[in-house]
Amino acid sequence: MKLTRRKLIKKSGQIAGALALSLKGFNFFDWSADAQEADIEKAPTLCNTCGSQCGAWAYVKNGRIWKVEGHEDHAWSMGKLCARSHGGLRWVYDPDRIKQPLKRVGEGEFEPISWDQALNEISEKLEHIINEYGPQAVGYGHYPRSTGTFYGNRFMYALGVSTVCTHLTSCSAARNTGFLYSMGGVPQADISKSKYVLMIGRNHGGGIKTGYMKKVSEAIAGDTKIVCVDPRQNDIAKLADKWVPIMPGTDLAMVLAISNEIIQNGWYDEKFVNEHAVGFEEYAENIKEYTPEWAEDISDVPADTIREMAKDLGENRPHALVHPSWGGAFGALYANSDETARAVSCLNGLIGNINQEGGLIFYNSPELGSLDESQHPVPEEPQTRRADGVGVIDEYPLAGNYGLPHYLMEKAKAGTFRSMFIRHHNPVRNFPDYEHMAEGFKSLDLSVVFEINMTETAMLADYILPECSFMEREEMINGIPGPRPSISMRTKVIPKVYEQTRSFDEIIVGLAERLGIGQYFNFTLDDLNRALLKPYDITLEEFKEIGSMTVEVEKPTSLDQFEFNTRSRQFEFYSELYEHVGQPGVVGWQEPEIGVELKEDEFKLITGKEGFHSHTATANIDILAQITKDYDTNRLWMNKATADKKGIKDGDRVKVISPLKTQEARIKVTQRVHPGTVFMPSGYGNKTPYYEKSNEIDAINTNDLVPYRVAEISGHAMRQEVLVKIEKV
Ligand SMILES: Nc1nc2c(c(=O)[nH]1)N[C@H]1C(S)=C(S)[C@@H](COP(=O)(O)OP(=O)(O)OC[C@H]3O[C@@H](n4cnc5c(=O)[nH]c(N)nc54)[C@H](O)[C@@H]3O)O[C@H]1N2
Ligand SMILES: Nc1nc2c(c(=O)[nH]1)N[C@H]1C(S)=C(S)[C@@H](COP(=O)(O)OP(=O)(O)OC[C@H]3O[C@@H](n4cnc5c(=O)[nH]c(N)nc54)[C@H](O)[C@@H]3O)O[C@H]1N2
Ligand code: SF4
Ligand SMILES: [Mo]
Repeated sequence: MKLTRRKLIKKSGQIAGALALSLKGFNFFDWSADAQEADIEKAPTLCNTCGSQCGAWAYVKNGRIWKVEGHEDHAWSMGKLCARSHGGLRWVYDPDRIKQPLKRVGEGEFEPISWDQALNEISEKLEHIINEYGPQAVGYGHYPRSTGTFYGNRFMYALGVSTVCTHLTSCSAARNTGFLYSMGGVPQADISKSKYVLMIGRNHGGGIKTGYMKKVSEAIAGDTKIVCVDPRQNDIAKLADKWVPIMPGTDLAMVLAISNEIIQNGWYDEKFVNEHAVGFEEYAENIKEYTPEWAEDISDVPADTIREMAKDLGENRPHALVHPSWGGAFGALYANSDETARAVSCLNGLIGNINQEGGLIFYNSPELGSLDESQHPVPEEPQTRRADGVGVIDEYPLAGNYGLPHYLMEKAKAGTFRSMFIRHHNPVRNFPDYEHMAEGFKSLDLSVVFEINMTETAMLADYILPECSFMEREEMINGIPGPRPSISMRTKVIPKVYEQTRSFDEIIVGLAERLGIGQYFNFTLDDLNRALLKPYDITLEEFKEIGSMTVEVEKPTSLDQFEFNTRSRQFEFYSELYEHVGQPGVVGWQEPEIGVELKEDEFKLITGKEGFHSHTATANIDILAQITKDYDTNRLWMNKATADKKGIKDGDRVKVISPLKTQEARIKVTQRVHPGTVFMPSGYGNKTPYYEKSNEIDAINTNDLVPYRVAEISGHAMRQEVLVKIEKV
């Protein structure tokens, strides 16, 4: 392949010693000398080891990727990458990668087929299902990123399919919903300029986005007071001013009491409340019963600590914030997570920190162009009833268009939902209740998985379509808002390692043509990227040389001019819409489904990310699995006092007994976890025989122990609604 656009770096190498040892005809020193003399090509790309897709520079030596470094002009990486990024390179050369289309011929048995056969058979079966049962029997689920969303949704819409889903129902659906219906969206936290930051179940050192971590580091080094509320002392809590352990699932009580305390003491921002908000009176009236003592009883957070948090937030407003979080605490964990998120949003409203320095900022997005619609017809988003009940009045009217894949599996078992296309996503392993997800997925008449690895979901699919890896394809340009906004694209760094793999856009176009909807794809990826790039004074060819660039974007609108993206265009302490669909108009206390009290010998089971793994995606990467082994992280955390009482020692094997299942784990005895809580790092406990490296790691996955549930408001998956018993083996 010609890589003319890449800057060549010549390295004059030295041979390490003159001795040349010959090994079965292979001369290491000759090879080493050649390798050191070889040109190094540098190409811009995007990391793909997690959804952040940080800008990176890939270095290619002897035709092989040698290393990656952070791209300085990318909004997230800002010159830095995390450990996972280096691990992700192993995917490219993994001999166990899916190398050609596979068709299921028995339980866990597949036969390789040609692309023509795969695309023909899939198209015929899909056409039959749509003709027989209508497009509402079909759905799409994916990890929501540019190319997957653009090509996947366009394909589905062209077929009349409205049920397009993402993984967010297992991630941040509750957070997104609570913030959407109060402040109109999820802003970014201006952490480094803040005087006081309250982080509730947010671990920037485990759930990494490099740009955010950079801001947190600046805050830690600066004058910001950081308080972390987490049932365990997470990676940031170790560096923060204070760690506040809490009983899992009770954050709502603490947040309501802080808010009430702020109102009672007159520490809230009256101007904001009067000029930018609706429903303050109803809200204040509804939460006035929630005292710090009441919250202490429920949450184990001392009343005095709650008073201190209220005072710190009030005194430092508007340069203070309660972090909008992500997947922890109020992402998709408990029955009350939707309301916890709304309460956190309202607490930020109380201190009037929106679009204020050191507060929560709605950044404007970089401008991007679009294809000329007169030349390239756009399929309408179908108005058909969604199979997952999103937007349906007697199902999940307030759930977002991220969809409910776990609920779809219930419909699949009932025979009312028949076909699912999955890309870059492993829902069978990542949603609670493996049996529920697996049985649902197996019940489908047609399941198609676009993957690079043989995942739990792929193992159950009718067809697996192999994508080429992230270093072997191009993708759509995307724009990232933030303090240093950028636009970026994935460029192709090396030729395909496995000839029979294809990029997602290429596969979708192949299917579209067979299904008679080719007119919606009458452009190339280059055409599309040229159109997106139109607002900028740069050609696509030039852009492919740099991959990412910082762009000018209008500064965040000042609060005086700011219009909230809500029905009233104001901040909504009270939501008419909630009341309309039978939910409380203002936020109040709600218990998690498993309650707040623990019986003798019961534990709350929680989970969370480690900085060196991404969900299940990296589980089988050897050098990342080695970190797990070296540091023995795949253990269940138990509080020392609790362990002593139960006669359990560090490293002991225990049975973890949930209403669904009993599994065995090894214990890590620590003082860094709440006494009524056990914590298991996420991403382990794979069920696919193809993940050899991962299967060497003895661990559980909480999703095996948590029953299938759907939350009332946003429909999220309630990933931590479970109580377990622990017995020494
Ligand atoms: N290394 C790495 N980085 C990632 C990812 C990854 O897989 N690996 N994934 C990315 C994605 S998709 C996401 S969503 C983010 C997630 O980023 P985070 O949401 O920060 O990550 P989590 O570890 O899921 O949860 C954060 C914390 O919530 C705590 N927690 C659990 N239950 C409760 C509770 O009831 N109350 C409170 N207060 N805290 C609780 C956990 O102990 C954990 O420390 O990370 C992103 N970055
Ligand atoms: N127990 C437990 N469960 C959790 C969580 C937890 O902390 N603990 N976290 C939850 C959260 S926050 C989230 S966001 C979800 C995440 O759930 P998922 O979105 O399912 O995340 P991954 O496991 O990272 O799955 C991504 C898949 O994409 C594949 N892949 C990688 N690169 C490519 C590519 O280039 N093309 C294609 N086609 N495929 C590719 C990987 O092999 C992997 O199987 O999980 C949730 N579930
Ligand atoms: S946070 Fe790490 S793994 Fe995720 S895209 Fe950035 S460098 Fe890659
Ligand atoms: Mo997530």
